Amino acid sequence: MPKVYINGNEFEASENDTVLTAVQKFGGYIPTLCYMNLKDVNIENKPSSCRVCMVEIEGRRTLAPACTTPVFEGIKIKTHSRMAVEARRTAVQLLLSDHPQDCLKCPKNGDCELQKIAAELHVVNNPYFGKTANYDQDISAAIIRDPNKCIMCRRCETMCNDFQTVGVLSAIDRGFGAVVKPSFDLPLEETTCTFCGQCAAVCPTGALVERSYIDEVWKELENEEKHVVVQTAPAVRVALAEEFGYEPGTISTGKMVGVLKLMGFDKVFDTNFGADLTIMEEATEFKERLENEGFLPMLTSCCPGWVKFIEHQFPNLLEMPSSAKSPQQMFGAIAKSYYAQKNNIDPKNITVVSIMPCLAKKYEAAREEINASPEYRDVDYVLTTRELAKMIKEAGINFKAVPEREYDSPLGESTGAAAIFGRTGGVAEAALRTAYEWITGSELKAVEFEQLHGYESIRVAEVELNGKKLRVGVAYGLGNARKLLEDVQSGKIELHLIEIMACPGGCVGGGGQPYHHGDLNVIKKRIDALNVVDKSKIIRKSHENPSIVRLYNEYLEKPGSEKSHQLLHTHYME
Ligand code: HC0
Ligand code: SF4
Repeated sequence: MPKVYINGNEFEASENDTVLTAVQKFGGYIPTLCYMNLKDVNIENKPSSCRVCMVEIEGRRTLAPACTTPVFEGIKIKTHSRMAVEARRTAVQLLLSDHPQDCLKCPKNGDCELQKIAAELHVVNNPYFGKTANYDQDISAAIIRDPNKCIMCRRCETMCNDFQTVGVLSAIDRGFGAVVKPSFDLPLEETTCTFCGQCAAVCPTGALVERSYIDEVWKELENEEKHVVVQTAPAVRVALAEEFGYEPGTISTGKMVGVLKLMGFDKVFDTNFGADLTIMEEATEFKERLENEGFLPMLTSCCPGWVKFIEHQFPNLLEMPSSAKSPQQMFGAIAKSYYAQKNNIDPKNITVVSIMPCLAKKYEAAREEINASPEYRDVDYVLTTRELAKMIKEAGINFKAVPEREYDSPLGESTGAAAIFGRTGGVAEAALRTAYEWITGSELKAVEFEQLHGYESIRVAEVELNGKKLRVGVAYGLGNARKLLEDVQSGKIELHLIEIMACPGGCVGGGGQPYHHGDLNVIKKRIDALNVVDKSKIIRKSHENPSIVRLYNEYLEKPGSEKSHQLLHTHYME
């Protein structure tokens, strides 16, 4: 164990420490921009390119980057010598020398790490200010890419290439003109991008951000001809409060509903209702495939990033995913049919807004073939958790003071099974809670499938149904999904059901959630919170949701019916 001296104070570090990790361990702070270490998912980015972590090490002639300099016995580190701080300031000034000076108009204003570090280092002038880059923006349904704001930290590239194995982003051109872009400068929509948003989740600046629909939604809310309903995804309720200073994992369901009502939505409903509905359709399909020698394994199909990934990367496996639409889309289709009819509202006058932890949900809602009607979309606008927080702040609503309210009926009723959709393993577990009872004909007393809990990124569990052993695979991160599917394809592993989510920990780690700044403990706390929501529910199996039972009795007849297929199922594109 090497002894290290940090600003004259002796500490014991570990062999693997760098100067940065040793200083952090002992309560110190060194700014970083390019550095990123997502330990739980084995992702590390340290190109050492930004140079804002420079420190002085006694006996060395030059400053050293803290992120890549290993500690050694007796190392004497000065974290804030004048020379180190001046070097950092210069590094930031150089990064800003060709950076657009439009911070007040930037979507990342207030969340930008470059802006934050410039303020910490008192960058009040810039002797290096020169010519600003002048690249075109790339605007898709989900993501806005502004290469002018790229600082070549390469974090997005690491997420896209190493974690997701999609490989859309990389540095192109050389020298001062080097910038991270898709190859051939293609717009993201013309690439194999899955719109998972993990690049945007880690981008320190405004180079990669969500496409915002805030203004459009405010306009709908002011339009008296429109009946505007909102649905909230499972993972939003355990993350939104972070934007208002609460601890990660704070459950704010009631407050969130109260806020949405104050914002002017006509009805506040729940995507969790859609999740219970998805289980009805997915479990039916699973049972049929199992009993009639259908195509196995069956893949869950509610993560749109994952759906786009399999369409591009495994076009020969498109029989695997369930044809059931995602809860977001099922909710929209039901809002504009059953709900519209029941309340005598013309579906063309209903606007469905979703609050999602995800950027790919914006893309999913814009997919043409997913809609139940050719005349209107299932879901009109998708906002992220972060966008909702911005709207709440813009409206001047005091989140802390808002009283808790209940979801509206009937599309606001949901079970514990729906709550866990937002965490890795949850969709598979929810499906099994229902499939178990339907297949065995007996009551599932111990509702939780512990084998499907956990934080690891690839898991395989065995579950017994009627004496038959079912093998269930769970993966998050598209790189892990790729590994699992390759093992299935090669016959190395045999599975009956697979759940894939594109983001770390499932939707709780979605690209539209409050920024976790590389701390995956934040995501674990959100996972634990969803398990608490599940446990707090009296009804924890989707098929026991009384509003869902009523929906089938009054409108859809039964799961898998013709009407269900017309409204709730989709197909995939090669
Ligand atoms: Fe998810 Fe979903 S669980 S994908 O992660 O299935 O975004 O939270 O809303 O649709 O329910 C996201 C979260 C959802 C959907 C649900 C599923
Ligand atoms: Fe890659 Fe996902 Fe970003 Fe697309 S959205 S560029 S797939 S990280």
